[in-house]
Formats: sequence, C-alpha cells, structure tokens
Amino acid sequence: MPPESPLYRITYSQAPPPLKNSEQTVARIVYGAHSRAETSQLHVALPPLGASTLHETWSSTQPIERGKDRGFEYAIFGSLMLAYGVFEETGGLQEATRAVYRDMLHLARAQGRPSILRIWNHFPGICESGGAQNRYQEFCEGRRQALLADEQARGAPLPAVTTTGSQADGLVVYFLSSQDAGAALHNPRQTAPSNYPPHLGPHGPSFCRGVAHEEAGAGRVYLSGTASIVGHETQHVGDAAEQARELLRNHAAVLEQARAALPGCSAQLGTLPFEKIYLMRPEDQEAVQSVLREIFGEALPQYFLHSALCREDLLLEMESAWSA
Ligand code: 3EB
Repeated sequence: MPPESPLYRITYSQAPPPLKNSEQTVARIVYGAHSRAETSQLHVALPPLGASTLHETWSSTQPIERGKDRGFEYAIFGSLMLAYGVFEETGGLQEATRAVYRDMLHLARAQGRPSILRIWNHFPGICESGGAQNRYQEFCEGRRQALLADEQARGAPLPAVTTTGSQADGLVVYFLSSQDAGAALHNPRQTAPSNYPPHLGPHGPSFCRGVAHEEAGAGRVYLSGTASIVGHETQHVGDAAEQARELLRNHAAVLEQARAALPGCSAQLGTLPFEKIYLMRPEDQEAVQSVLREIFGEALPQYFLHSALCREDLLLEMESAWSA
C-alpha cells in the first residue's frame, strides 16, 4: 500500500507563503527580533542570518481546531496537535519551566494527543549563571521535576528536543503531540542525555536524540538539535567546520537507528529535506555552508538562526525532520 500523503508540511520563506487551495495554515513560527504568542502565530527571538524574519509555516489538508488553554495556543489537525506559548519567568526559570511542562502534559492529555513527539525551548541568557547552576541547568531541573511528577510522563518515551538561547525576554515553548506514541531513537556515538556525568549538571537532561513516528500511514523522523558531541564531550572546540562535520555524523547515526525502528524507512543523511542551523557566531556561516555543500551538494535548503547554545564551547547545532 503506498503511503498516504503526510498530515502536514512545513514551508520556510522570508515572507508568508502562498498556500495550496487544499491546505490551511496550522500555525506560523516567525523567527525574528521578539518573542510573542498570538492566535495562529508564534514569534521567536531567534534572528535569521541575512534577513529580518524567517517564516516557518505549518500547513495541513485536515480541518483545524484551535483553542487556548493554560497559557498555550493550540491547533489540532488530524491525530496531531501543535501548541505554543511565551511564558514569564515567574518564580525563576526553574519554577517557571516546571509549571509550563506540567501544563504542557495536562494540555496534551486534555486534547487527546498525549504523546509528545517534538519540543522546542528558547529562552535568553542560556549560558548565564542563575544562582548555584547556570540557566540551562535550571531549565533542565524544572523540566525533569515536571516529568517525574507526572505518572504517565514517567513511563513515556522522551521526545526529540531543541533547546537554545533566544535574544529577548520570555520562555518560548512549542511542541507537537500525537494520539499515538513515537519510538525514541538513540545514538550509539553519544552518551544518552540522562546518563551525562554530573559535571554537566546535577541530573542528565530529559530528551532523546530523535523520534520515529508513523503518521497516517507515512513515516516521519524528528532529529533533535544535534551538536558536535561524542560520548558526552564537545569535539573540535573553536572549529565550526569540524563541529558541523561531527554533528552530521551524529545525524547519520540517528537516522540509521530510525531505519531499524520504522519498517520500510529510507531516511538517511542524503535524503533529509533541510537543515535548520542554530549558529553562535554569524561569522562562521560560510564555513558551515561549505561543509553542507560538501556533504549534501548544492541544493539543500538551509536556515541559519543566530542563537546562543547550552555549552559555551558549542558553535552550532542542527536539526531536521525526514518524511516518507
Ligand atoms: C547535547 O547534545 C546538546 O536539553 O533539551 C540538544 C538537544 C541539547 C536538546 C535539551 C540539549 C537539549 O547535549 C544540547
């Protein structure tokens, strides 16, 4: 049986794109100067390189049901839900994160899409100290507490995640959840995040390297934000081109696990439809672009966002998603 068409697609453009007649906009993520949640649109303070905004448009052929709950805006389409919010750091970043994640789990269940497949988190000052720990570690602790406090989340596979620094106030969280669970993918080249050693933070961060998911008969693979880390250690400190090569070896290793997890899945590095790149220093863009050309050839769509990362020695992260 041939796969049915995917439930949704994502289009990137500098201006809002024209839609096909049969499609409706689920939501638009606008990367630019500020963070703000509105109906159907989330602004994230991650400036694209070389343009003032980048529009990431999620569209679907399914009817869309919208609502607001617990500070999140959400859109349901078929078996999936995309939800997002920009939250104040009331009580500090750790406590705010705990509350947002508790609410995320409740919202996903209340809307019948309890399996969280993919999450993006962006907040300012990710590497700055926030008391005893840095702000990334505070975020990780709040997230961990919310997941531990929730009986169903405790037994569920971890989602694919990207967590990076933004350039304006507000904890931005957006996520995709489903009626049915995905399969968590590991990377044999990298230590599982939950087993990171304690010098990186009191507990390992709660995410996995990727998720494979069957959606309306079609396969989809979500790759987490991926860095130049082997084992638990940053590789190629100071060299953006080598970091790019290393992290693409990590992408390839996770895609190999995806092929094993999803029968008939042909995802591999060369068939990824795009790379979304979080770059610490804009001056590294050319070096990273030439590595992408070397590995993917000329045509790969690539979207650069200026973003701080959770370790000071990481110069970039990349994420992607593959669909049958
Ligand atoms: C890493 O591999 C790089 O804490 O949610 C990547 C993806 C990273 C997700 C998270 C952190 C997170 O450890 C950092």
